[in-house]
Amino acid sequence: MLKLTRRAALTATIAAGLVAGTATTGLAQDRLTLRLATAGSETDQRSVAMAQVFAPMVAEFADYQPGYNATLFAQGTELEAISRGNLEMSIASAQELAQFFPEFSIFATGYVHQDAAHQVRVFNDPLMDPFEAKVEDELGVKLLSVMYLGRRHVNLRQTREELDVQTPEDLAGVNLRMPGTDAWQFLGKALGASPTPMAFTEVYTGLSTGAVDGQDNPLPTVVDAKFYEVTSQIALTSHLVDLNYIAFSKEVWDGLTPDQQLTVQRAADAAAAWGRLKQLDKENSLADFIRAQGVEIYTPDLEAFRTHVQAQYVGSEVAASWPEGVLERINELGN
Ligand code: KDO
Repeated sequence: MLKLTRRAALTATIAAGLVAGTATTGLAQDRLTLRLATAGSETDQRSVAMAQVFAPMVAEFADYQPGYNATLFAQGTELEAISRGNLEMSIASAQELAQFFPEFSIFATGYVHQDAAHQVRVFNDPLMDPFEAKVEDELGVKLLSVMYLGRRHVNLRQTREELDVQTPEDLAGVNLRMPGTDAWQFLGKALGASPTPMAFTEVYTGLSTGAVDGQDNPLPTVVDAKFYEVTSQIALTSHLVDLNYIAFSKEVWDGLTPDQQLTVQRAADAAAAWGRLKQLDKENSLADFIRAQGVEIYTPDLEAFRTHVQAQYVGSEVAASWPEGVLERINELGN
């Protein structure tokens, strides 16, 4: 993966004319267009939060233009697009950031974050400062706020009679779709499965044709993407309390007035908070609906999964990239 310097990102942004008239004066006189790229659908709670909360709050000076279902940029290419000045915003994952800065894998590690509130405490803690500074300085991307995606579980085509998932050993040989970056693939292996990289927009078809045996996502995503139509069971592994960051072009940010910056920051925080509550509500209420669609939902041996997954990270190359003391600090911020 290409690593862009801040200087290259700056040149590209100015060349693209995205912040024309604002970069030198610091006065944002023209209306801005803020395009956001996401692999999520229009009805995904993070998308809804951005459209219903973020967009109206910045409407005085910016037109918000979302591109859903990876129509603007393919999943995993959005950060590079922002860095090159071709995009203003994305809903970015720690796994994607880890492609540029391997230490971000710590936020994508199984059984590290405990819940949504823990994610917020971690994001607001000074431990994030060097992570955020690096992303700004070297990639030209500002991480405005943390969004809650939810507890990821193993969702399979096989019926429970065919495959009862109690421990990681039961996932041996299971062709589990995971998103296509190293941090995701590592997690899939750590769960005991055989991970296959596949873009989110391909997963429904992959499940319906049997190209993959299963996928992992939180319950709201299983419903939003209708994965319940093409799967038979969900083992509630809760292997990753998953998050995304609202990512914003640093060059566009630098072209805003201080008041506009404050408004953008507040809008991002408000959207993240609103989306978090909605997603938690959905997460707590969707199991009955999914069961009614004929999908069995059950809890496996969580201790077996936690122990096995954590053991895979200990002493691994992934863990070698984590700055000293950060895991301990994250754990301290837990319950
Ligand atoms: C996915 O590809 O499984 C995933 O859940 C990964 C997330 O980081 C996020 O990008 C999400 O997809 C998309 O927004 C679609 O919900």
